[in-house]
Amino acid sequence: MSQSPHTLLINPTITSRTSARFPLALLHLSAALDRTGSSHIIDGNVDRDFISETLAAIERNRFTAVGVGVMGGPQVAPAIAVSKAIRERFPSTPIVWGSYFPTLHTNTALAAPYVDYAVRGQGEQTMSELVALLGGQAAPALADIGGLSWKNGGTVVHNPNRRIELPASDAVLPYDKLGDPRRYFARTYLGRRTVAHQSAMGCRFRCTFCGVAAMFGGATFLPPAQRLERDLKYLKHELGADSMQYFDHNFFDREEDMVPLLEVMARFELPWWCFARSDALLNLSESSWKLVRKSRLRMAFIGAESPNGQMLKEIRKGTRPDQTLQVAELCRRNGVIPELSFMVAPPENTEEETEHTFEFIRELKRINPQSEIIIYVYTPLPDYSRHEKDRAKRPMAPLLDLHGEPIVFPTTPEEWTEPRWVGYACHTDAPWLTDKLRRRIRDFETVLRCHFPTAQDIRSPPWAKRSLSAMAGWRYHHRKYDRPWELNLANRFVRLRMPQVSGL
Ligand code: B12
Repeated sequence: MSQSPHTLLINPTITSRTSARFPLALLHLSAALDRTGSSHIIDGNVDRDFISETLAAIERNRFTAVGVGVMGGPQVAPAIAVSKAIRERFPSTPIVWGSYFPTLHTNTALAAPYVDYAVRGQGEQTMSELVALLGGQAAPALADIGGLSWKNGGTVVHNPNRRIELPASDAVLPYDKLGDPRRYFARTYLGRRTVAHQSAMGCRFRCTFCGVAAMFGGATFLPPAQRLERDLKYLKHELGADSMQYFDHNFFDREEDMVPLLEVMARFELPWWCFARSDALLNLSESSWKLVRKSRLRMAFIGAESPNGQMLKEIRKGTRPDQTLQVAELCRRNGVIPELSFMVAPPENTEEETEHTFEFIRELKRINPQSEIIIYVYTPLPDYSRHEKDRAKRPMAPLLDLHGEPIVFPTTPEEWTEPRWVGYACHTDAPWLTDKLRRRIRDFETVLRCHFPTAQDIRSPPWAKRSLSAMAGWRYHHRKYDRPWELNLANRFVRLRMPQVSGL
């Protein structure tokens, strides 16, 4: 029987209520699905009882399928919980997983009895074709839906990848599906009513460690300036947003293509944050910087990754350590805070590289004390996760644990919820770390963040930040990072914000 497809889209809880941002993935999917059917969104970041809400919604409506967005890390456990609950109560409802987890770990996702389909990469087109087929409408056959993986009896079939494209956008996203979209306003260092937005899709770089390269394979699409203007008009003038976080995978693409977008943003003057690269910022002309200043860029998250030029080459980062130092200075001159992220404790030369990175961070702080530093543990993607274009090119050296045993990645979603694997996915832990090094990294971070409290911490009182900074001063200056018990104690009362946990 043919029915107009009706899809339930779920964002399982991944963050606190106050850190919730627009669930942009589901809004994009919903806009696409509503062209030929209808859709309903449940956001577990806002609706904390999202499993009961899901079951009640399915009870009320007949959904053609349920789509669950799953990022690796802390979102896997709630995604399992909601999928299992649906399977138990409504066994015939098809369950589709989409987003980074099923894209990077497709076989693992489909090993679960409660996942019927995995959508790899961009979901709009793939999901629309799938629900049309499931609803009995005219649609390509299952084997012809690009970007879809599915189960054929006991085997998993991976249809070819789908080409990346800028999603069609005839209107602003269907924000009203979230109830009052103003519930998503966040009070941040950018403003009192900060909202998240994504204008361009993808990234032209193919860094081997990055999930975005694995998802987009080096493709990127910028929106026409009129589209950005329309969206900003809505967000600023209709909703009342006063600042923006641009989630574009790599905001500053080719300068000539960026200028029309920056011109629009300079007219709106909404303070903003984005992901950027040091080389792109260093190469911007003075006239573009003028637009950047006018548009009020406040902070740029820049992947510095390592002070080791050879390692940057190996991971195909395409930037150099001297560019990281230069960009810290350039940002200082332009009133932009560089938020520089590093990957410490790589699988080889683990301790040496980590200490080298600490010294490099000190140099950055000398150049620009306002630089924000994010420290992650380098946890490479499994070889099978890399984009098909990159997989065979540079086979990775096998990853070994502390005892020299090869690391075996989980084969079920449940295993990915074990703390050690959540730590791996969140870049906070790796099987080759000794307890000593783990503690050393934590201690360095404690001293660093107490001595240089993040500008993103708008909650802790200034006097508390000042006293912690003074307390941490001697440790920082004398490199006495080990066991900073007095800072940990003081921090229990102040609870300084840590950008890598509460940021993006
Ligand atoms: C917002 C965000 C978050 C939010 C939560 C988002 C949410 N689900 O509510 C928060 C801040 C909580 C978060 C946390 C983390 N994040 Co995050 N996050 C992002 C960010 C900046 C934007 C995501 C977004 O909205 N994109 C816009 C939409 C339109 O694109 P999209 O999500 O890719 O959606 C498309 C497809 O993926 C697919 N799709 C998505 N969902 C679904 C669902 C269905 C049913 C289907 C069919 C398809 C589908 O179709 C969509 C439309 O085309 C991305 C980077 C980026 N720019 O994408 C990182 C990113 C997704 N995060 C990432 C990571 C790793 C994390 C962490 C797990 C770890 C970390 N250290 O950052 C943490 C967890 C931290 C912790 N300790 O709790 C990585 C994922 C890569 C990977 N290796 O898995 C990214 C790519 C950043 C990066 N470059 O490394 N994150």
